[in-house]
Amino acid sequence: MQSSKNAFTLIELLVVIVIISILVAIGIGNYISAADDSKYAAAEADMTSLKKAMLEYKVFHGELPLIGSEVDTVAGSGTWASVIDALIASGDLGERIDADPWGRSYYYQDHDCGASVAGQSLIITAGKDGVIGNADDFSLVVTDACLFAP
Ligand SMILES: [Ca+2]
Repeated sequence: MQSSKNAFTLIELLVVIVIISILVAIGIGNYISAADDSKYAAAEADMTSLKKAMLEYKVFHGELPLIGSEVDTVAGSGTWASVIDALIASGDLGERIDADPWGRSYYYQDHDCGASVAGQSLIITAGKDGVIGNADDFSLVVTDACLFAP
């Protein structure tokens, strides 16, 4: 039985399989994490373009798109479309950016200039989970306060 000296034992094979499995699991985890990071980076680039378009719109129109009762929450799905349509109509947004890297709409939270405390204007993506208002959301500030007297 000379062959038993040169062959792997079952235990050795199992150890090798376990080690390979661990390495594969680590690799997949890193790949998924890198894919998520790249989607957030793409979202940030989109949102930066949208912010620039909104601020250019403000230069020519005196205010951000559709400030007021039409755009005052992050809840309305039609709200974002109306903001985007206004930017395209004004020529301030050359290429339509209406979906985040996960295929969902960006949100636009307008400051409420009629409120006693005006807040920030934000562009928001709901992030990987698609649910707005939790920890994996990502937002970009367009303006810090109300741009005109209420
Ligand atoms: Ca989220």
